[in-house]
Amino acid sequence: MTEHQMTFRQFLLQDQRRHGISDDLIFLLEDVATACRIISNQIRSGAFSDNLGSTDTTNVQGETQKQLDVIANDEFVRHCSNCSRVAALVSEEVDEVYWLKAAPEAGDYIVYFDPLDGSSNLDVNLSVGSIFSIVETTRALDPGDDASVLRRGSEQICAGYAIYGPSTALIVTTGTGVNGFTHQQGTGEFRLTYRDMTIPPETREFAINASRRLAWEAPVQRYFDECLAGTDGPRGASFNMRWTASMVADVHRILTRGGVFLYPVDSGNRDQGGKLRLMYEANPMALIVEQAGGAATTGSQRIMDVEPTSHHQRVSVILGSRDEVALIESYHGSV
Ligand code: AHM
Ligand code: MG
Repeated sequence: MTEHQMTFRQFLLQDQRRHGISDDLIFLLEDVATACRIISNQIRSGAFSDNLGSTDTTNVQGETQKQLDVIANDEFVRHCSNCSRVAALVSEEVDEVYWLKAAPEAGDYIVYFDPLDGSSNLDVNLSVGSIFSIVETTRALDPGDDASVLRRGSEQICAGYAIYGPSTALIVTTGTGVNGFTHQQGTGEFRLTYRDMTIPPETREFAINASRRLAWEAPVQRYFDECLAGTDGPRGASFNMRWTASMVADVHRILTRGGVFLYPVDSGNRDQGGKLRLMYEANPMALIVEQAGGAATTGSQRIMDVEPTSHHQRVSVILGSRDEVALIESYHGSV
């Protein structure tokens, strides 16, 4: 077997030899991969198993849940609960924190996840994904004290996402670079197909939902206008725009060929602090993007330095190619 065909388990064992990741983290990541494999299968068979529709329920964000949102959440909970070191789970789909241990100790894990991100894309058969983040506790926790899961993104020891697109792929960082694994039909293995993913520092491609243009703050408006001004404008270049309404798909494109992604705070979402969730969307993507050589900011602060005040907190997100993110950040400082 050549190295590019390495299975996820072989890669994790190599990561353990090189960087000392723990047995328990390996077991947990294998369980996350299993959950993602099952979710992928459920999505692909959705039209036949009648699970593509909405439920009668809304989640804590007030959004109508898809049946697959609920199925995906159940798979994450079931598989992440296997690991004896997991103390608590925080899911986009569930209001309260799941406490799994009666006496969480230092060295236990908290797992944050968005089990099915971009689920409005299911109706139109476009890419969706799952996002996860793992923090290792540094002290004993009081189960039931939900404030004790409020950890900054810089405390993450691992983050990743699965993308359910033309193929299913799992992208993971344990803090020493970013690697991606494609699910191989037939063997059922995730195999290493994207080694040492890096984001070029410069780009001529950006992703934003331009229908919100009238609500944007001045720095974002300025950036957008300058990109659209083309070769005669201040950037002196033509820019391309993409928006898939699935953060996982947009971030995956940026990891593959560069670009910037913006879901900024604007006048329509300012009361909530933004649209995307800090702990299970922005923080894990920020760790992945930084580990790939990119940058992730709110516009005025590094995302992973944001001090969380609630486990479903929302935040402004600008991430991707380092130089482009720095430029947008400089506009926030000067406008
Ligand atoms: P979700 O977690 O409810 O699916 O929402 C998050 C998604 C992101 O994947 C995507 O970037 C964004 O919402 C799209 O929002 P919009 O529909 O405003 O373009
Ligand atoms: Mg989401």
